[in-house]
Amino acid sequence: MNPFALDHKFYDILQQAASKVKSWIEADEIIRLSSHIDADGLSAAGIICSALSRLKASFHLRILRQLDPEFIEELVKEDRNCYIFSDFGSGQIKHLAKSLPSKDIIILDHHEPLNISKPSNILEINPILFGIDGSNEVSGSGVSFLFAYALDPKKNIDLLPLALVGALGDTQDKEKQHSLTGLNAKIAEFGVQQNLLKIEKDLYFQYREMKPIHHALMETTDPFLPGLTGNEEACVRFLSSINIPLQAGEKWRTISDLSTEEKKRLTTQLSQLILSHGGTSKQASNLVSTTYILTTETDPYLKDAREFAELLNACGRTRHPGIGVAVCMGDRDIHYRRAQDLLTDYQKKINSFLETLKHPGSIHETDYLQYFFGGDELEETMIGTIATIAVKTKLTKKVLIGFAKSNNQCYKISARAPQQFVDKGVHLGLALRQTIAQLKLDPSKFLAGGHDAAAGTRIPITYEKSFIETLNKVLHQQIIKKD
Ligand SMILES: [Mn+2]
Repeated sequence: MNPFALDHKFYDILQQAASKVKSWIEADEIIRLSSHIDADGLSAAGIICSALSRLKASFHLRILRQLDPEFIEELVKEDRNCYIFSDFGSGQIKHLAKSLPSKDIIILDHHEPLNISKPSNILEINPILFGIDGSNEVSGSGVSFLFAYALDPKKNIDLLPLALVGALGDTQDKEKQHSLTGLNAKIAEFGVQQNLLKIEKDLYFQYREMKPIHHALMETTDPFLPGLTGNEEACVRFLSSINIPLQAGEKWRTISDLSTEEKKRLTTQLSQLILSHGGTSKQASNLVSTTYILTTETDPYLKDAREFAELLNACGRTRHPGIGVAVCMGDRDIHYRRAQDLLTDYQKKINSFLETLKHPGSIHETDYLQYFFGGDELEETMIGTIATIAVKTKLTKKVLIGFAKSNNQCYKISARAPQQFVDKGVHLGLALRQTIAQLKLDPSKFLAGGHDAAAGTRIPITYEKSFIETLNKVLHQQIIKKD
């Protein structure tokens, strides 16, 4: 039974984890599960909790923003025997080995593993150890699904769609026309065979099922639609100019209500729009996307795996991860309605904050960067999303830095660079690390990291001015070096 064509070592270790957990349950152990707070981590938690419940296991779940030393110390105090970590753990394996030396631990992760000899009490299940690309080919929820499938293939096959919800939440759909690849694609194919999924090519829009067409257009930032993104009136005019009615009787039509012919017309017009504004043919072809439809899902808002992931993201970012896990475990009642409210609130908050950024004086400026403050009302978990949208919608023209108060002592910082700055030599991950070093801040406390176009860190609140000055200099150096 290896429908995902796993390498035998990978297959064996999953079986090993499954027997281990069964022996825990037989011994009446209380299993301590910890998972990450993003859509992938919540899907992973939902999968594992469902699988454990079906085996009548006793378990306890905590969802965390990061698996930090403080939390690991809490675990030490609780003094349980059996632990599962999903969507994190590989990077913290040293700390886990040191703090929980005699405990039974299973890690289900897809982040870069540490290159150390593994302690014997830890079973680390990470696809990267078996030659699979963990950032593009499988996610934390994918690994967790494979584990659940090893526990009971018959009963747990219905959890397969959540593996893809998590992968899409982690934006692993980077292949042509936004499709999944590698192990993710194998999981999806098997899902189709089992009548759990349908894979369709369709117009790439968020909120395909959820919002009126003109709203879906207006809120589309990827691809950026010149003249339409962020402009409701223009979207209404554009749609009527190409004869696409907004309403059917009283009801607003959504993207998924459009006929094939209407979709074709919309795609052609939009790709012309993108090309005529200097967009590339790849950007235009990315208007079409591969949609993963959950065929067994009865609720229309959850049928599209991407929208499911968006709902989970909102639960995590509004700090109600438990609601998201309940939805993954099948709740379509109280928790589900609450999750929808959280999504609405989350989107409203983001849109209204983006509006305030348009007011003069709300974005400050130096030679190479612009920056803004989240104020008291913006959760630190939203600052990255805001910065991403602000850059994509061309609200800013330089490197953009968002400050959110993490607590009374700390700022969380999200940095985003427009493509032309990356082309000029800017690498934000390196720039932030260098800035933290030049400010002589302890890099283990004020960890900086990320990619060329997106990165983040924390700084003490009193360092605000010196941080901006130093980062501006570092960016200047990166740019002249390239010249
Ligand atoms: Mn993940």
